[in-house]
Amino acid sequence: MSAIGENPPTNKSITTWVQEVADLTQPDNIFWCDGSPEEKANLTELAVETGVLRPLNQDKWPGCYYHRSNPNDVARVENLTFICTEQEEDAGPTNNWMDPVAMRAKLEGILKGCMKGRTMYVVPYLMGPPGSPMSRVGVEITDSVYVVLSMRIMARMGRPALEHLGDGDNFNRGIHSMLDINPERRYIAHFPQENAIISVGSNYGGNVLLGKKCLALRLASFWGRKEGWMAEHMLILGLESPEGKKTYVAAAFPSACGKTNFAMLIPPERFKGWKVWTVGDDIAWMSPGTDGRLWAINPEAGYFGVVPGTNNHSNPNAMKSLARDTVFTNVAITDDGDVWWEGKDNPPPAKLTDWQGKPWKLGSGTKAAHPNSRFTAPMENNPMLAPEVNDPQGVPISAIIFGGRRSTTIPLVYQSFNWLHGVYVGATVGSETTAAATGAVGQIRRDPMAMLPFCGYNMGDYFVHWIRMRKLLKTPPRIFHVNWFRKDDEGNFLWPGFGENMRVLKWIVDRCEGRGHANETSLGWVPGPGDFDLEGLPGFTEEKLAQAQHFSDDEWRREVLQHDELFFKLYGHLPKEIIFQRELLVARL
Ligand code: SAT
Ligand code: MN
Repeated sequence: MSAIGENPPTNKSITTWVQEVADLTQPDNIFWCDGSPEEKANLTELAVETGVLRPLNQDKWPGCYYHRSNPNDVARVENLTFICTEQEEDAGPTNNWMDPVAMRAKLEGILKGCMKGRTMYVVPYLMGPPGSPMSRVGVEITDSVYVVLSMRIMARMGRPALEHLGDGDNFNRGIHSMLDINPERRYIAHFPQENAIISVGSNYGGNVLLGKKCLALRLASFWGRKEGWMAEHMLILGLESPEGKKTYVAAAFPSACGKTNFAMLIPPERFKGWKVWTVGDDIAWMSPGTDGRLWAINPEAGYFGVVPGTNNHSNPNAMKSLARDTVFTNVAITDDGDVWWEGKDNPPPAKLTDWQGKPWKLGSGTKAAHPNSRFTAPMENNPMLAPEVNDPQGVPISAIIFGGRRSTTIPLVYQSFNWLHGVYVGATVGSETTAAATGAVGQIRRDPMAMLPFCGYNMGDYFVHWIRMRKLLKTPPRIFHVNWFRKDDEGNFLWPGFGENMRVLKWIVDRCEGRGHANETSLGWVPGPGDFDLEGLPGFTEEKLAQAQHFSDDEWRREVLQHDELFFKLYGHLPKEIIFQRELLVARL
C-alpha cells in the first residue's frame, strides 16, 4: 500500500467532505494520514522543528517526547461542551444544549479561513478491533500535529479505518481547529443526528482527540440507546485464576479516580498465580451476545493517563507502558531531558522546569507538574495487555463495578441485590471533583455511572436505557460499588488501595462465580468477617476492615437526600423504577 500522505483515499464520501471543509477553512496544504511508521517519523520531526514537541533524553526515554500546552488549556471544559440535538429536552438538563443549525452557523463563522497558513491533516481512525461488528469509523480533520500524533496512539489510524469503512458513508465527521487557543472561542459541539463533531479553540486531549470522549462516549451512548447496546466510561479487566480461568469485569469511576491503576493492577504476593489482564482503561462498548451475556470491547488503542501519582508502587504496568514511544503533556522536565512529576518514585532533582516552562525549585510551594498532566502511550507497551483486546467479539462481562472518590459515608464494597438495584447504585454515584475538568476540586457531585460529562442525551432516558438492557440479557453482570478513598477521622485512608484492591476484586469475582459468602444489609450484600482474604496484609485487622465497611443509617439518610438533588433535576424523564428503588432504600434504612 502506498503512503497516502499525498494521496487521498478512494472513498468518495471522505474526499468530497474534506474538500468542503478545505473550502471553508482554507488551509495551505492537505495532508492525508495513513498511520504508517514513516509518516510518524516525518510528523514527529516536523513537530520538533516547530517546537510542538521536544525530544526527551532518548537513552532514558526512547521514542518519548514532551509537549507543553497553553496554561489556559489543561483540562476538559464541561461548560463549553454542547449536545446539539433538535430538541433541547433530548440533551437533557445535565448537558449544555444549542440548536444544531444555530451552532453550525456560529462555528462555520469561526472556522471560515481559520487554517490559512496551516496544514490540514485528515486522520481516518477506527474505534474498536478491526473486523468487529461493534467498531466504528471516524475521520478527524485537524490543524494540530500534536492531535495527529496523539490520535495515532489512541486509535487505530489510517488503513484499518479505511478498510473497515470500504466505500461506505457511515463515518463520523470531526473537525478540529486550535484557532488561537482562546477560551473565549472554545466550543466542543456534538451533532448526534448528523454523526458530526466540531471542536475549536483547544488543544487538550479530552477536548480534541475526537475519537475518545466525543465519539466513543457522547455519540456512542446516543447510538447505543437507539441500537440496544451501551457505551460506558469503564475500564475492562480480566482476572485469571491460577487454574487459568478468566473472569472479566468492567468498572466505572469518574475521571482521575484510578481507572488506569485498577485496570493494570498487579496482585500482591498472597495471590500468587493470579493475574490481572488489561482490556481497556477508560471506555467500554458493551453489547448483548447471542448467549445472553454482555460482551465488551475497548474501542481505544492507547492510554491517556493522569501522570501525577503514577509510580512503581501505584502502577508498575503504567510505568512500563509510558517508558517508550510516549508523549508527556505538562509534566516537569530537567535540563538533560528527563521528566518528573509529583508522586514519581524518586524525589525531585534540585532544579526543574515546571509545566509552564518556569524554573522550579524544591520548596517553591507550587506543583512542578500540572495535576492533570497526562501520558499518551500505546497499549502494546502494557506487559499485561489482554490479547483479547483485538478479538472482534470482545469479552463477556461478569461484574460491573461503580465507584467514586468519597472520604466518608460509602463502604469499601457492597453488592447490589439485583440489576435494577444496581442501576440505582450507579445512578447515584457521588464523587469529589478532580483536576480532570476545569472548576473547583474536591466537591461532591453526583456523577451517574461516571457519565455525567459524557452522556450524549437526556440522563433520565439513559437510566431508562440501563433498565431496558436487563431485558436483552439472560445472564446480566452482577453490580457492585466500591470506595477506595474512604478516610478515618484523622484523614488517613482506611484502605491501602492499589495492588491490595485485588482482595476486593477477588471477593467480587467469587460472588459472580457463586463462591463468595456475603451478609445482607440495607445497602446490599457485604463481606462478613472472614469472607475477605486479609492474609499477608500486616496491620490490617478484621476490625479495620469493619471500619472500612461501616456505614451509618444517619449518614445514609443525608446521602439519600442528596440523591434527590439529581432526581429533581431529571424530573419528567426519571423512570419510576428509580423512584421505587429510592423508596425501598429508605424503607430499609
Ligand atoms: O481528558 S479526558 O477526558 O480524555 C480524560 C478524562 O477526563 O477522563
Ligand atoms: Mn476518562
